[in-house]
Amino acid sequence: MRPISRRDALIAGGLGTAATVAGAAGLWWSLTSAREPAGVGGVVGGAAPVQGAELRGPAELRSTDGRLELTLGAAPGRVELGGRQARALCYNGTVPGPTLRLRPGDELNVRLENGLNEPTNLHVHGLHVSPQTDGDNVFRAVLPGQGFDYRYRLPPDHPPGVYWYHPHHHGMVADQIFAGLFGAIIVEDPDAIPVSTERVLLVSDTTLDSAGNIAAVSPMERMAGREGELLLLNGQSNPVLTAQPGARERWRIINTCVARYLRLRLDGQQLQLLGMDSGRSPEPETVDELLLAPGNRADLLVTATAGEAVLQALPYDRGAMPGMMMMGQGPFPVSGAGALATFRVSGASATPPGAVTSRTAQEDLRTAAVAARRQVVLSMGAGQGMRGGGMAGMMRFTINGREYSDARTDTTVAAGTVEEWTLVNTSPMDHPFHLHVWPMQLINDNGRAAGPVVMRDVVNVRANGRATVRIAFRDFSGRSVYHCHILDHEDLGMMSVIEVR
Ligand SMILES: [Cu+2]
Repeated sequence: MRPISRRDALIAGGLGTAATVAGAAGLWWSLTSAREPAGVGGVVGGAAPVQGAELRGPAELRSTDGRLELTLGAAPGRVELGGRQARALCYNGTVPGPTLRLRPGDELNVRLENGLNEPTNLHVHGLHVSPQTDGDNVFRAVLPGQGFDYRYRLPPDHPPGVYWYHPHHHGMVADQIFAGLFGAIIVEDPDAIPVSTERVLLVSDTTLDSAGNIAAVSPMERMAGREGELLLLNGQSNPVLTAQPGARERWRIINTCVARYLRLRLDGQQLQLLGMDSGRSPEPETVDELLLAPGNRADLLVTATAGEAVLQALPYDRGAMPGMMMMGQGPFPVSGAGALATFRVSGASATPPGAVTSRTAQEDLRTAAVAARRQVVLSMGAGQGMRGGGMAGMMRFTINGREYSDARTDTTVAAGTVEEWTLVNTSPMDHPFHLHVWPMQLINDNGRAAGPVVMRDVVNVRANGRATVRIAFRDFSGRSVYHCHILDHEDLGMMSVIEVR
């Protein structure tokens, strides 16, 4: 058993308090120990990590002649996280795993070898590929000591953009990602965008105990959605990125955090958004702030202005637990703030980059014929155990009133049709809704109609709010899933099975 840290002691204290009052007035608790005011430099409580090192990037593997083949070994390993020696879970010995660079039409063959002591599998998040058999099939478990050959074929018109891979074995997803199992997938543009530097920036958070092991999380943290004490960029705390004034850089930002929302700013610099998830706008859009829910990605152009700027994550209020009176400080849960990186711009001016050409507009499903309309209700409610005052029963996390079962098909869709789904959140906490395989066009976000075409594979549904999306099920049939991308919620049951046939 690992030594009890101050943080664990505080959580235990909170549990004690909860147990005391649970019988009389429902469950009260305090999670202030896990919600300490954000420190600077990517640490939210705990010991200060090493900062100021140059940014490192994951290894890159690039397809050639329309194909990329690789072996991905998932196994425990010793790595540096935030400057500390950590015992994490790694793909091919690193955190993050290698970046896979593909082109539309490519074939991606991944031999996954499970060196963990528990089951795992592989999900290619956001890729528009078949969910069947040896494709993006999350129902398949790869047992310890075993391997599996995944084969993915990207359609020739696959949207370019930023995607990622991670385990998706139900019940263990949050723990395995929190421990380090994630990596980037880039689908290249048909026409290159002129930039001086391209950076792949994987944001993650985790918590290490005093021995450098990934810390265990409490039932309360799972229900709220865990946020780690270390806020990391490519496994580093507040690394330095250097550039010349006038340089145009392309930043591919991925929110791999289990539950943390990233409200990003880089004040003093010029930011243009090329797209989010698989969505592309015809012209780059000037932005000063970006919200990435867990699972979301941003494809960003940064034009460097002399000086030093901090890429910061600002606090984001993602709601509260239902039926709970929070004691202690502040609203809960709030995605904690922190510095992700320092952007240092100095020296001679860079050669002005070439123009960014317009991209073709994506299809607008608002004019499509809708074959079916559905409502998808995301709820949290008291579970059995809660009524007895115990913690073990936990809260129930449901979609349309049901917890996940892989034996049941919740939604059957006719192949070749377009559907409209209204995502309804009856809980006082935000839930980022993720549909595998088929991207969603955001039509209405909490009463606000979308302007241009907005394509997402993770749509944030605000606390007690709703969002409407349209989905083209024109290609790829088979069974897959949709779920909350607060992966603790997914592991607790907020996931359903869809079959397109
Ligand atoms: Cu959720």
